[in-house]
Amino acid sequence: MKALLLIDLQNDFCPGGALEVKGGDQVIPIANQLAEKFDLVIATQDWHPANHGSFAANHPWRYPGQVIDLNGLDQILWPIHCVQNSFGAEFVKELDTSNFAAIFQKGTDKEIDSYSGFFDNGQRKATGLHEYLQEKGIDELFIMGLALDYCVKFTVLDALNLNYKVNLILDGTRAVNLEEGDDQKAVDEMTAKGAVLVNSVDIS
Ligand code: VGL
Ligand code: ZN
Repeated sequence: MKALLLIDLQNDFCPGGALEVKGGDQVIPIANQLAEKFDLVIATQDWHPANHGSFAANHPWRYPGQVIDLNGLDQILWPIHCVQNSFGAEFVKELDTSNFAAIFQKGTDKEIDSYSGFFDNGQRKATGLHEYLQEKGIDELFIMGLALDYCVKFTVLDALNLNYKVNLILDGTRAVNLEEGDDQKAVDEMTAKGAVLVNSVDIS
C-alpha cells in the first residue's frame, strides 16, 4: 500500500515567510493534484514553541546560519519560524488539506530540533508516524515538500532506514541551499541510500 507524505507545506517556508524557500509556493499545486490520486495522504508540520533552541534569537549574540552545540548535537541556527499557532506555521492557504488522513507535528521540544517526520535529530523520540503507517499497512511512500535539503531529506533517509520503499517527487520539492549545490548533494545522498526519483506527472 502506498501513501503520499507532504512535508512542511507551511507559510514560513514559502516566499515572504520567515525561512523562505525559493519557489516553495510552486509545489502547492503539485501536492493538490497528487492528493487526489492517493488513498492515504499524510502531512507534517514544523511546530516549534517560541523558545525553541533552533532559533538564533534564543541564543545571545548568535545569528541565523551559525552552528552551535544544542544538547550534544550540532544545530544550525534558524530565524524564528513555524511558531505553534502562528500564521507562519499554518499550511499554505492554497493547499487542499481536506483529504489529509493525519498530520504529524515535529520540533515541539525546545531542547532538540526535528527535521524528519519520523524522529527528532537525535533519533531520541518518535513522532508516531511510523506506527501510524504500519497500522495502515503502508510499505511505499511518495514524499515531497519543503525543504529538500533538510526536512524532506531527513524524512526520506529515516523512511529508507525503516525499510519503506521511498519515491522522492523531485518537482514537488525546493531547497534552502544555504550553500550552493546543497540541493544536488541532498538528492545524491537520498538516491545513494535507495530513494527512487520520480516526477509528479509520472505518478498515476
Ligand atoms: C526545516 C529548517 C528548520 C524544513 C525546518 O522544514 O526543512 N528547515 N526547520
Ligand atoms: Zn524548524
